Amino acid sequence: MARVTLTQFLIEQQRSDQPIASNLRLLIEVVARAVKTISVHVGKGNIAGLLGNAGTDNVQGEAQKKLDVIANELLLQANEWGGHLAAMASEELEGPSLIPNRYPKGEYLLVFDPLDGSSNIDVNISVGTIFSVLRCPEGTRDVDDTAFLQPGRQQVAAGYAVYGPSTMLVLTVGAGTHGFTLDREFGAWVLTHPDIRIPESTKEFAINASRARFWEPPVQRYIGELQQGVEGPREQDFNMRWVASMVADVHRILARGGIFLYPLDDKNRRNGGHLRLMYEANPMAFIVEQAGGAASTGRQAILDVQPSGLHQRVPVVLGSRNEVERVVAYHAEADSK
Ligand code: AFP
Repeated sequence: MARVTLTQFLIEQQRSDQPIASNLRLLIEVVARAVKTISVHVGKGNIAGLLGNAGTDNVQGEAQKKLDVIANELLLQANEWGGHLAAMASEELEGPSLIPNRYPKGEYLLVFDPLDGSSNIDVNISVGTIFSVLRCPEGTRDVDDTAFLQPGRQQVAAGYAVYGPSTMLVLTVGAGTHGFTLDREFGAWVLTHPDIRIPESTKEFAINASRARFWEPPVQRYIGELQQGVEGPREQDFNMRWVASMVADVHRILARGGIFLYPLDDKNRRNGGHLRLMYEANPMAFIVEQAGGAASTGRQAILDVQPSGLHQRVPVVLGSRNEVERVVAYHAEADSK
């Protein structure tokens, strides 16, 4: 059977009834190419001496891994010269990275988390790259943070790469969610998971249960009911998984259903949550919604949150629609008391 590559897939999108612009196609291909290089570096691990800390902290005050720094540089360098971007924002950088004056500027903004779940690198567990594409607001002359502060609903594309047993790229341009597997010998992205659909119901949940004592009552209630299994109100057993790499946890949910929660709790309330709205929550929410799932803060659709800062954090509940809706209903009930 003929294989559909990422390039073919994107050209077909250009010819579809919801056509994508040629510069958006270029942008996605450039990101996909950078991701291939990141995959090679991640795969080499300690052979190339790439495990461990870089000896620097990022803007979040977190110790950067060597691979965080390399992945960030690869994405910045790959995207600065093509003429498709107005600017970039990275989870690793304090402010936007502007396109050098020697290169032409384009109409898109690229936002990325170069290596998500990087605390897992040293133990050889899956990590990933997450990206989101926005349009630069018309009439913007000098791009600053405010150009990026658009609700996730305005994303024109989002995707992630998961560096697991195989490297996969999962992508949406607003017409479904599609998965490509990297054929390492040929260096090609092959469409292996067209039109991914998340089952509406599930028997699997993902949460960092060590924080249970800090959760709000609606989350305590929801998880408590799942843990009671057949003897509880849900009258069925649920299983739990937690990789602590959002990309890997979300990828599992896209593959076989489930719900992922990183809720607001007494420990992260001061920061507004744990996960970053622009780099993690928005792109994943877009991908999940396009796959028929739902994504909420518990109180609002993630894609409707008006960002107030590049590094803003939010609570995240996403995955199988019926389960997310139940969590939202529990929050509404608790808040109405
Ligand atoms: P790192 O990139 O610092 O490893 O953080 C990963 C992450 O942002 C997300 O990918 C995980 O879902 C979450 O944090 C894990 O958080 P816990 O350490 O609380 O389990």
